[in-house]
Amino acid sequence: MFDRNEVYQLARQWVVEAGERIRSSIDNPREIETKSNPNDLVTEMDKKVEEFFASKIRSCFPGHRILSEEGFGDQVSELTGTVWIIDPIDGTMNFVHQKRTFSISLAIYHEGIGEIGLVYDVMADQLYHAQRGKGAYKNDQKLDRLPKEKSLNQSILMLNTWWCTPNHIVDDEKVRELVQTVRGTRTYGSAALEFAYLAEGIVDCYISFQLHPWDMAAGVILYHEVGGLTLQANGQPLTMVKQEPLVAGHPMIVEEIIDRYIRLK
Ligand code: 2AM
Ligand code: CA
Repeated sequence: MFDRNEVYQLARQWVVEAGERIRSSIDNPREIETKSNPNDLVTEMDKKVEEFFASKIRSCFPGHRILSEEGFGDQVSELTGTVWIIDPIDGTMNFVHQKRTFSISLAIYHEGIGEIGLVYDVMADQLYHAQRGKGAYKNDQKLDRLPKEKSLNQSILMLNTWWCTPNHIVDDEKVRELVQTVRGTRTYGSAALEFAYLAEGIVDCYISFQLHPWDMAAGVILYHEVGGLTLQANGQPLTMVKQEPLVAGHPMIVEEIIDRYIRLK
């Protein structure tokens, strides 16, 4: 049986505890390694925090599976049963260089449905949290549903395209047109926080072409709770089990972005 409230309470407690540990050691010297490329960073803290979550989950919920970034999880290729999708530090480059604007992202999916989403802005001590059907919150404040209408030329767009350009998965000229159409652009460096900002309504749309499930899973739940739409860049729903190009935003503008500016085959 899946007792959502029990799982939520424990998950929330663990996220806050992990965040406190990161915050209190933020100025300690870091051991930094690189992964897929010289700019893809991982520290001992990413690993320690993921190990902390994995050991808590395995002792309290031995039947649950874990899909996570740093190797303490399971091989997960479909979302049957209960799956915890975890990024111990989302925005590791910010963690290392800026010591702010990174997050813990933790989502719980049950039989393929996103039930719980937690995105913790560790240094700001702001917890974005949602349970499906109960709205999204920033600490104790319930976030408003998105406004009824939104046009692209009144929107702030978040985008992370720097790693896709060499692969030519999008038409650079089209992205340029999109950037010229919107009111402004932003890049924050933590996909999970970028979803939290969408849910908060302070930005309106987001494109990012190589996100992993652990970067998106919690944020998508938050964003759906306020009426946001998330799709793959080919217009299909996200599967949340593999790396996927993402377009998220107000429902009035997502399809326009996909159709006019970036539809991928
Ligand atoms: P990370 O910090 O957990 O690696 C930065 O814009 C966002 O993209 C972060 O959520 C970051 O997650 C992710 N990211 C960083 N490097 C990446 C890469 N090489 N491929 C895909 N996503 C990446
Ligand atoms: Ca990470």
